[in-house]
Amino acid sequence: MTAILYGNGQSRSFRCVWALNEANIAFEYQGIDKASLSDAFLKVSPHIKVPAFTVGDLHMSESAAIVNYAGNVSKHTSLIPSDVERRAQYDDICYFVMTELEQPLWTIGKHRFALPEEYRHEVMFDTAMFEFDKAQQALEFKLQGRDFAVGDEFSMADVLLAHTFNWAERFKMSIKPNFLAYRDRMYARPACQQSLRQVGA
Ligand SMILES: N[C@@H](CCC(=O)N[C@@H](CS)C(=O)NCC(=O)O)C(=O)O
Repeated sequence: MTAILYGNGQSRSFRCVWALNEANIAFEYQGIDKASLSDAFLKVSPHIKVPAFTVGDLHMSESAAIVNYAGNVSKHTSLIPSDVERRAQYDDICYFVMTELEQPLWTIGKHRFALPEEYRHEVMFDTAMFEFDKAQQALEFKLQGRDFAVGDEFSMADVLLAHTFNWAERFKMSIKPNFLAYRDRMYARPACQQSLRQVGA
């Protein structure tokens, strides 16, 4: 059974490439070209978005769910904490990244390039920057100066968090220096570097 991840560069699919590599899961990476979409991809992602992941009868198209799947099937048990309190902290950070930190970035992305032109409104940008800054302040409180998203070791929450800060830098957002240093440390991990090469970044 070959696992396939459909993706595009450093978009949200990169989180999944990185997570699968951290988890040591063998998979085939297929870069998506919107001009020539395969039937196999459309079957997994009828809404034509990446990431999309398939293994056997399992089809997934939510980046955080794919990241968690990789953590759950990995032999490295520390990638998703099992202790109830640690797991609660882990979920807290993961949901925060997906609903608070990422949201203003996607608002900017949608209004810069993803929406049909008639639905793009530049007036959204200031609000998104304000919201991103507020989310950074909340994160400062959540992390309490820790080196990792949860506890004192690397977990899949770090994949989501570091990737989102990398996305923010690519969008030229104003990022607190400690969060940029955190992103740099996480991106120096061998699995992340391998993933960058794999997607051709
Ligand atoms: N909630 C989904 C969002 C997926 C998504 O919007 N992916 C973007 C790339 S980062 C995409 O494929 N956009 C194409 C489009 O909006 O047309 C996830 O986290 O995986």
